[in-house]
Amino acid sequence: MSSADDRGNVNGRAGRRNGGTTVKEFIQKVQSCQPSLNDSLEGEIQAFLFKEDLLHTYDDLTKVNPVTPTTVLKCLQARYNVRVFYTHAGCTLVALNPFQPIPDLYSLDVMKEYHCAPQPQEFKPHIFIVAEEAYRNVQSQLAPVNQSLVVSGESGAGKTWTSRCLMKYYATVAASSSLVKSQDTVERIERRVLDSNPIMEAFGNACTLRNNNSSRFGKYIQLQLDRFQLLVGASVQTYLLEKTRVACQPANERNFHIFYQMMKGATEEQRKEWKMPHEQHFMWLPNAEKTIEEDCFHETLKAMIHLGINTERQRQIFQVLAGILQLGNVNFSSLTDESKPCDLEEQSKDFLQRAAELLCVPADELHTCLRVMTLKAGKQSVLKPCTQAECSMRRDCLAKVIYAQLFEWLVTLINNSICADSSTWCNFIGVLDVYGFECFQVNNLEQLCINYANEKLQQHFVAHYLRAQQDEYVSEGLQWSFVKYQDNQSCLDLIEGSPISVFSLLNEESRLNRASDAKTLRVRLEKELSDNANISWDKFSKVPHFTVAHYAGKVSYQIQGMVEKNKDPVPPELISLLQKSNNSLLHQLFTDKETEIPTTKGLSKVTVVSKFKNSLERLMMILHSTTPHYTRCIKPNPDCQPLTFKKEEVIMQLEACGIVETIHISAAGFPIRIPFRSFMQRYGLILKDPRFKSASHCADLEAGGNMLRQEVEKLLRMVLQHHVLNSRCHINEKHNSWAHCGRTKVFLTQSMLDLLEEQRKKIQSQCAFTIQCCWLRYQ
Ligand code: AD9
Ligand code: MG
Repeated sequence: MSSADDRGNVNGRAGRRNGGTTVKEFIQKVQSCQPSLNDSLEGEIQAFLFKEDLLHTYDDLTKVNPVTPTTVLKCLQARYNVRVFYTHAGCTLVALNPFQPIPDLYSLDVMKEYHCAPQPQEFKPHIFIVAEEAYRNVQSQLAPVNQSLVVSGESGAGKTWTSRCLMKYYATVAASSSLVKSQDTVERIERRVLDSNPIMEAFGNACTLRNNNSSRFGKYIQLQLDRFQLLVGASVQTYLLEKTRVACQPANERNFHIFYQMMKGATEEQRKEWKMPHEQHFMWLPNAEKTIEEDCFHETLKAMIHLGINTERQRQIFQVLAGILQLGNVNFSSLTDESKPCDLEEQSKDFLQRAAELLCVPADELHTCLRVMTLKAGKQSVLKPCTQAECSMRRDCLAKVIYAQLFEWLVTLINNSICADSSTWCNFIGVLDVYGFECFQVNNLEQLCINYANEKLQQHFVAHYLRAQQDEYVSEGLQWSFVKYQDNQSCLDLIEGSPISVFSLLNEESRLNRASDAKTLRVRLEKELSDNANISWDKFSKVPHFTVAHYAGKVSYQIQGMVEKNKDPVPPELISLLQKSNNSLLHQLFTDKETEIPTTKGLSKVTVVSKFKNSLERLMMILHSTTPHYTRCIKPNPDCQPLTFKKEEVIMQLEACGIVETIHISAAGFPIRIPFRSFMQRYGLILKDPRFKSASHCADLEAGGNMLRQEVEKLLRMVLQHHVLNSRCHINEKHNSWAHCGRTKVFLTQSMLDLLEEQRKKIQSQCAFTIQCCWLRYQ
C-alpha cells in the first residue's frame, strides 16, 4: 500500500502550477542557477511548495504522522473534500458515505480493473480491493480459505449499500451463469442471489429518522464458490428482526417498506381483494406520504418470481399482510364492567371482520382470543376477561408473531432457492451486515443485544488484529510479544458470563415470572454484579436503569419492560387460532416443523437473549474459522446530506467503531513498519548520501545480501546518538527498543519515527533555505 510519504509526498502533482510556473519548470530554473542542486531534490521542492496540501494523499491512516484521533479526522476530511471516500486504516477499510451516487465508482469497468490488476492493493483504496483480496485468498488455498467481510458502522453509514456492492462484485467477477430451476422459473444463480436483496429489504427494512432504508435485522450471507472459484449459490442467516415495528412505529418513522409498497403499487383489483380502498387510513402505516417506494412493489414482485415464489403464494403473503393492517385499526373500549371482556369500539367491528377474512380465521374466535385469556390452574382452565391494555397487547402480539414467522419463512424459502447443493461448492465468502453500536435517549433490551453483538465483533477484531501483527513479527524474525492487551473481556463477562451476568439474571427473572420484575431485577443486578467495574448505577435516578461501559462508550439501559421483552410471550390461544387458518401459508407458518414455532403453551422456552446469544455464538464460530476483512462505514453527517462532513459526528463514530482503538493497539507494538527500501529513500538524506534517493541504488544494495539492512542500522544508530548527545543522556535499553530491523522491514515506535522526522526536517530545512534563496533570486 502506498502512502504520500512512500511516494515522495506529492505523486502525480508535478504538473500543478504555482504563480504560472510548474514544479518541473521551477526545478529546471533552480538547477540552471544552482547546478549543485540535482534531481533528487524534486521531492523536497514539492514538499516545500505543497506542504499544506498533503493530507488527502494519505491512503492509509496508520501512516499519518502523528497518529491521533485529530490527525486521522483531518486526513479523512481532507480526502472527503476531494471526493475520496475510501481510506485504509491498517487491516481495516474506512468507507465514508458520499450520500449521493458517484458516477463510475462502481461500474463494471472499475470492477474489471481491480479484478484483473496484478496488485490491486496498489490502486486507490476501494471496497473492490477488499473484495478482490478475499477472492484471491480463496484461490491461494492458504488456511483459513473461507473469508468473511465484516461491514459495520452506525445506522445510515452505508453497510447495506456496501454489502450489496460486494455481492454485485462477486456476481460479476465470479459469475458461473449456472441455471437453477424451481416450480415455474429458471434463473441464473447470480440473478437469484442478487434478487434476494430487494425481497429481504422490502420485508426487513424501514424508513427511520436515521436512514430512509434502515435494515431492521442483521444479516450474514455466505456466497458459495465451486472449485473453479465460481459463484454457485448462497445462504443467508438473519439476526433479531425488530418485529415490534409492525405494531408500533416510533414517532416520525415508518413500518416495514412492504406495507407501503403494497399500498402504492396494488392494482384496483388487488386493492379490492386486500380490502384497501384508496381513502382508507391505516394506523400502522404512518408517514405514508413519503414516496420513497415508487416502483418498488413491482421490483419486489419480480424478485419474488425469480426466486420461485409464484403468484398464488404471493397472493397469500399479501393477504396476510393486509390482514395485519386491518388489525392495526381494531381498538378496544375502556372496561366498564370488570367481569365482562372489554369490547370493541364501534368502528373497529368492521376492521376485525376484515382482518378475520384476510387471515382466513373465524371472526368470532378472533374476537374472543383478543379479549379473553385462558389461565391454567393445574388441569383446570379458567377464562379471564382482558383489560383494554391487555386486549391491545394481544392484538399487537398477534401482528408481531405473524410477521416474524412470515419473515423467517421467507428467509428459509430464499435459502432453499439460492443454496447450492453441498457437493457443488467447496469454499465461501461471507458478508456480514449487522447493526452498529446504538446509544439512544432510552435504551432497552434491543440495544443491549445490539451492543453486545458489537462487543463480540470488537473482541474478534482485536484478537485478529493482534494476531496479524504478531504473525508479521514472526515472519520478520522479531523476538517480541504483545503484553496482554486490555481487551473487552470484562464487559463481555458482565453481559453474558457465567454463572452470574446481566443475561443470566435476566433469564432467571424471566423464568420466575413474578410481578415486580423491574424492581427485583435492579436489586439483583446491584447486589450480584457490583464487583464488575463495567457496570454502574445512578442511585438518584427515578427510572430503574443500569449503565454499561462498552468499548465504544457508556450506555444506560432502562430496566422497565426488559424482563417482559426477554420472555416475549405469545398467548397460546392466538397460536391455536392461527393454526386453524384456511390460508395455507398462514397455517403452514404455525405448523411447519422447519420454522421455529412459538409453543401453544404460550411462553417460548428460549428467551430472547438466550436465542440471540446462541445465534451469535454460531456466527462467531464461523467468523473464527474464516479470514476476516473489516470495513468500517462512517456517516459524515446526521442529516444524510450529500458531501457534508461534520467533524463531531465523525470522531464519535471513529471512536465507536474502534478505529481509535486500532490506533491505540498499534501503539502497543511497533506501529510503524517500513520496507528497507522506502525507509532509505525517505531518511537516507540523514546519511548525507543523495544516492539513497534513487530506488535503483537501494535495490542494488538490497540485492547485495545484508547491505541495505546494515545501512538502515547505521542510520538508526546515528539518529539515536544524535538524540543522546542533544539530551545529554546515554543510550539505554529504552532507546534500543525503539527500533528493530526485521528481514525486509524496519519496525519503529512513534518516538523513533519522531526522531527520524526531526532529523529529516532539519536537513530539509537547510535545503529549503537554499531553495528559498534561489526562488527569490529567480523571481
Ligand atoms: V442501517 O444500520 O441498516 O439503518 P446502513 O445499512 O449502514 O444503515 P445504508 O447502506 O442503507 O446504511 O446507506 C444509507 C444510504 O446512504 C443509502 O440508502 C444510500 O443512499 C447512501 N449510500 C451509502 N453508501 C453509499 C455509496 N457508497 N455511494 C452512494 C451511498 N450512496
Ligand atoms: Mg442497512
